[in-house]
Amino acid sequence: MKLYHYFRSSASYRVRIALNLKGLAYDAVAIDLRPGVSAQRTAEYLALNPEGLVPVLVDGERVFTQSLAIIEYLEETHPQPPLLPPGPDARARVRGLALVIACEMAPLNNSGVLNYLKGPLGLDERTVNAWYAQWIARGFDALEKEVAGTSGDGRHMHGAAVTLADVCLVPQMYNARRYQCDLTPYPTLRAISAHLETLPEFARAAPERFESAP
Ligand SMILES: N[C@@H](CCC(=O)N[C@@H](CS)C(=O)NCC(=O)O)C(=O)O
Repeated sequence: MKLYHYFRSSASYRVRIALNLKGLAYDAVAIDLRPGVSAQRTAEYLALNPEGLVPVLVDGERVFTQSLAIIEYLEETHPQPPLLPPGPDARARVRGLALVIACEMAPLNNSGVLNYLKGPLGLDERTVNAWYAQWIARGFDALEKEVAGTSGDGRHMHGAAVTLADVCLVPQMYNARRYQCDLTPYPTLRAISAHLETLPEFARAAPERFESAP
C-alpha cells in the first residue's frame, strides 16, 4: 500500500495510526502542503485526488480518499484488531465521538481554511489563532463531557480497547498543542491521549517521525 500524506496533517496521522494498528506495511509519499510548495495542487496529484487533500491511500489499483473512509476500508479488509467495538450501539457511539473531531473540529481548522483566513481574508496571526482555539474548545468541551464518565478505563475514549475515536483524538490533541490551545479543561482527554501516545503504533505514526520528508 502507498499512503500520500503530510507529516502534520491530522487526517494523514489518523491513517498512519490505523495502518500501524492493523499491522500493515506501507510506503509513505510526502505531499508538501506548505504555501509556496502546495504539492497537493499539482495536476499529477489532482488526478489522484481531485479534492487536492491528503491523505490518499493506494491499494493495488484502488485509490481511496477521506481518512475515515480509508480507515473503514482497512477495518473491513483487515478486521483484526478491530477499531470498532461489537454491537450497533457501541459502534454508533464510537463513530459519533470520532465524527465530532473529523466533521466538526478538523474541517474548520485544516491548513486550507487557515491559509485562506490568513491569505485572501487578510486576518492576522492572533485572529487566526483565536479562530483555531474557538473550534478546539467547542469540540473538546463536548468530548470531555461525553467521555469523562464513560471512557471505561480512563485510557480510551470508549471501553478498554483502542477504537476509531482514539485514532482521531491523538492527532487532534497534537494539533491543539501545536497551536498552544489551553488543554487544562480536558483532564480526561489529556489522560487518554497521554496513554495512547505511549503505544508503539501511535508513536510510530507521530509527525516527528516524518518531519524530514518534508
Ligand atoms: N475530511 C478529510 C480532510 C482532509 C484534509 O483536510 N486534509 C488537509 C490536511 S489535514 C489538506 O490536505 N489540506 C490541504 C489543502 O487544504 O489545500 C479527511 O478526513 O481525509
